[in-house]
Amino acid sequence: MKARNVARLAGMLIVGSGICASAAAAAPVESYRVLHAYPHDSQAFTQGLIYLDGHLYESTGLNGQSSLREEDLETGRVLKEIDVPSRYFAEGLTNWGSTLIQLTWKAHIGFVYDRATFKLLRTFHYPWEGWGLTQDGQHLIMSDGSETLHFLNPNTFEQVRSLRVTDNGEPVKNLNELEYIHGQIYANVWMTDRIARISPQTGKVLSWINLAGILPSIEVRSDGAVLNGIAYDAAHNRLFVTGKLWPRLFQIQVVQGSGRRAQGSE
Ligand SMILES: [Ca+2]
Repeated sequence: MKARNVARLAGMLIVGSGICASAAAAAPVESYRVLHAYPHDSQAFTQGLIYLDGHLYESTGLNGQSSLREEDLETGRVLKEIDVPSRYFAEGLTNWGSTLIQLTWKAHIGFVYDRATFKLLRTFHYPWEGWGLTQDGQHLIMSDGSETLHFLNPNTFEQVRSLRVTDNGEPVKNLNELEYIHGQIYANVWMTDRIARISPQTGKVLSWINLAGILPSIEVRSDGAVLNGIAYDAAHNRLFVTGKLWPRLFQIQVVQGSGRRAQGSE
C-alpha cells in the first residue's frame, strides 16, 4: 500500500509539474469583426489565396477542377484563369519575385508561373504532401498537413529548416493555408474555424483567431466547405479570409480580448 501510494503521489507530481510547465503557454483566443463581404466563386475549392499590388490570386483544388486564377475582389469575377492538368490536385499559392508558385497535394510537384501571363516557367519537387504556401521575403514556407512547416530556398526549393508548431506544448496538426503577416505565420487549421498566429522563431502559437460563424451555416455547402484562405493586402493593411466553396470572401479585423466568448461559441 505504501509503495502504491508513493507511486500514485509521484504520478500526481509528474502530472502536476506538466500542468505547471505548460499552462502559462496556452495561447489566447481572439475574435473578429467583418469589415466587408465580397462575392467569391462558390465553385472554387480554395487552397491558396494571396493579394498583391491590387491583384487577388487564388489556387483551387480537386482533380479536374484545379486552377490558377486572378479575380476581381469587388465582384468575385474571374479575370484570368488556367486549368491545372486533371492528374494534379492544386494546393497552396504564393508569389516570389515576378512569379507565382503553386503546390500540388500528393504529386510532390510544384509549378512556377510568370505572374503577369500565367505561363508555366518550371516545375520543382518536394518529398512531402503539399498543403499551404507562403513566404517571408527570404524563404518559401510550406505546410504538409502535419504540425511541421518547411522553410525552402526559393531558388533551389531545398529545405533550409523546419519548424514544429505547438500550443501549450502540444503539436498543432493539420496546418493548411498560410500567410506571412508582420513577422507571424498565419495558418488555417484544416476542418476547424481557427487560424493560428505562429512565431516563425519558436513555432509556438501566439494566439488563435476564432472565425466560428463567419459564414452563415445555410451557406455552407458540404462538410468539406471549410475555412481555407488567408490573404493580406500589405499596402492597405487589409486581411482577407474565405473558404472552400464559400460564396463570400471577407475582409476582417482581428478583435483582441474576446477569447472567452469566442471559445464558448464553439
Ligand atoms: Ca495565403
